[in-house]
Amino acid sequence: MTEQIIEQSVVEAENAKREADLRRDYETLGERLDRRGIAIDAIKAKVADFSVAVPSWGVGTGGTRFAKFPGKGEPRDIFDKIEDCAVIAQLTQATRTISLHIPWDKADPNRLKQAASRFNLGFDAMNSNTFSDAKGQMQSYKFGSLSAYDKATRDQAIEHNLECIEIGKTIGSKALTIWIGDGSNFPGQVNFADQFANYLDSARAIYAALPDDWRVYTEHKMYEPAFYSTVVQDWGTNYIIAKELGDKAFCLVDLGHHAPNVNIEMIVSRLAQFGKLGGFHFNDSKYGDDDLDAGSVDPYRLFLVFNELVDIETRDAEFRPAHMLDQSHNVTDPIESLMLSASDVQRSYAQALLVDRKALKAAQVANDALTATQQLRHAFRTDVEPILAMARLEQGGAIDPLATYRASGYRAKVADIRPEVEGGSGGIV
Ligand SMILES: [Mn+2]
Repeated sequence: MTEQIIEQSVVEAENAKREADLRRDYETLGERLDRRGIAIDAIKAKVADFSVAVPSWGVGTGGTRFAKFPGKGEPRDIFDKIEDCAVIAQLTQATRTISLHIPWDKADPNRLKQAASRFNLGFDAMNSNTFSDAKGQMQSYKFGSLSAYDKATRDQAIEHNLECIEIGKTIGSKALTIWIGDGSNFPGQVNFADQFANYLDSARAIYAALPDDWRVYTEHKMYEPAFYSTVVQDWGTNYIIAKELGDKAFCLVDLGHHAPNVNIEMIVSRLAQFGKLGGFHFNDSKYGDDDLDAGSVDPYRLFLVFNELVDIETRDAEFRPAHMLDQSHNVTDPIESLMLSASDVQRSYAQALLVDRKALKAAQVANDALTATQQLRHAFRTDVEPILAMARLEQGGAIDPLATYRASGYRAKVADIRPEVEGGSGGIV
């Protein structure tokens, strides 16, 4: 029996206020989609099946390198974080897994497993951390980790990743995500080839320890914390890594890790076409790696990414990319942001499913640019909220997750038992 953190009576009372309207809206949308030859129930079933992982670090208030302003009732440890994730999963029914970050979430793996299974939650990819120094570690990552000139430092970084795999094996994870901050801040500071050779050697040692049914995802990022050069800076380098390592290695695309205006949907298509697209970190941005809520700035771009994903899905039924949110919540309640972001990712998926792919293809081969682009815009402009809400309702979630969460008073309740966290220092960027 799955434990529910938000009382079912609260969810039911909130749903009761909205259910009649939802049923009318769903029926009306169903009729409209029917005219386009689309069965609304089939779209709803796919949406209900869709899940995006919540990162454990996302439920705490984030920050910038200038400051962090924690909210009330911040999670004290990974077990509080699992409870916050359970709230998101209960109300949205769209987030069935948690992605852990080691060493931040280090705890007895059996306890971790038990804590998550209370809420029927699983664990997504394990995330290693060699971009900051953990207390008491022998070597510092100030001048790099997997690519450092110093062998003892590289060995320590490899060892840490192996530990992440071991923890992951116990809790039922099937993947390791590696992102490093290695690079340089000055022209001439490092030799690019040396650094990349060191990285590949280290990555091969980690890859060799991967269980057969695991995957390793490597994540590229253009810059920051290194500001002149970064070792794994773009999808090209990332593709080389995945090719060099082998069949269990895939590229992970974080939407915020590219230069402004880069055509990310095209990167998605390229990596998938050559079998190396592993998954996503969803967020949104305006200027750089802003880690804003998914779909909050440029929902059309998120839709275009999903348009590619659905296109791949139609050609390859086995295609199962890993979906995770990766955002920093600096001015909102993280649970609220994550619920809305999960819905927005789901929304883009639903809209992409509405694209008439036959008509799109016909327009493309006829060189009818306007008809082709209209196919996309038509799908994007369709308000699919009734589909998302109905999928939530039928699975025991909330028609309106935000209103239901606020009505539950969850944050005030946990604030009573979780002591206030001091602000001031930099947050997770
Ligand atoms: Mn990321």
